[in-house]
Amino acid sequence: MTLTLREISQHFSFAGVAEDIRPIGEGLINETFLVQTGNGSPNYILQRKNRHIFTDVPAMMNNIQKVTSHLKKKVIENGGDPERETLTVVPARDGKLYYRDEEGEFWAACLFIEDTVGYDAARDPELARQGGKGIGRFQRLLADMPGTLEDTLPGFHDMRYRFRQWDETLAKDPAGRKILVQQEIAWIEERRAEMLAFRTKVETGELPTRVTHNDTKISNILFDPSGAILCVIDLDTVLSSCCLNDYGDAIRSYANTGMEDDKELYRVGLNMDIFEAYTRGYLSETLSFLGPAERENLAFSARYITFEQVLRFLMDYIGGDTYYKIKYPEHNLTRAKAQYKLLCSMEERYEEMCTVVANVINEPSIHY
Ligand code: GN1
Ligand code: MG
Repeated sequence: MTLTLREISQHFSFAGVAEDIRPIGEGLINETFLVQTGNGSPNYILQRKNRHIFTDVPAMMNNIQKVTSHLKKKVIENGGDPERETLTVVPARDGKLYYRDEEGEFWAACLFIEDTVGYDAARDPELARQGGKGIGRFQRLLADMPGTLEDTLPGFHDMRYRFRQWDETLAKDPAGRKILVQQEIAWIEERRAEMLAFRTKVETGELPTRVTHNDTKISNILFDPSGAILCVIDLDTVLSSCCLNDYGDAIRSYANTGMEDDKELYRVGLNMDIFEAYTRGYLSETLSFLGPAERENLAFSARYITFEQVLRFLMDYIGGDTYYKIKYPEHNLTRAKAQYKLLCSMEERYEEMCTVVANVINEPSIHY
């Protein structure tokens, strides 16, 4: 018997009674709901985690708990509000950080943070600068987190792993679509060597690993109504990885003049003002710990992560749309094409990007 959302919510230590439960958010992986209670009790976010993608939800929730506990300590030390400036996991009634229903689905919950503003595009440089500060601060506050995180998504931003998946998918061609995307496949193959060369720098330790977010699109940050950064959300992908993945993924999201899945390719491209503003915000929080190799590879990381997204969307299209939620049959192909347009725009403007990064690093006011 399938439990209703109301019944699922009763398994969590919520204060108050769930009066209304409705879908919220645009995530491509999990199912997310807002649980509203009455009588002044807090509201909650309830999520069904995608267990095919997150194959070890208990380990994932342990990672999230470790990260949020450390952040809370730091926020309190800085005189902030630990229930607004970081997520608060709400455990199940049995004390576990998740509830597993009779069908084997995993559910988790956190406090809903009231009075916040979210965006799915950054048209305004000040917003981008705030977002950069948000992820930069997130990384800085976690730089001294004790213990380690479990690798709950092996190979997540590892291009060698992604190419293994890619080669297997192409060899199987399970949906018979390879023939339809010969030109798009060439986009990937032409860049294989340069992308693996970047990955090698992580494998050799030239680029270190740190506690990172790994999904830094703009919709994963909550702002307060005044426009200041409040809280980094969607912590499912917190991992130990190269911190440039967070920077690069944010540029892919913030500095795109179009949408991630824009059908109108003329709209898609790199917005240099947003790029610069995000870079300034990010570096204002991170220059105290970023090493020389990290500084030198910032601009390239935006190409790396955008390329990875072209590969992942195209691979999911070729593989028969098994990973990302889609809204129409060619959605993954549309996404791959839009991300490819963004990648080309970054490649054309790469020297300019490198100059912007170098200039920001040399601004005296950035070194606080
Ligand atoms: C997925 O579900 P969502 O929107 O938080 C994906 C990210 C992609 C993103 C593209 C675990 O994130 O890696 O960058 O879609 N998350 C996972 O929008 O694969
Ligand atoms: Mg996510």
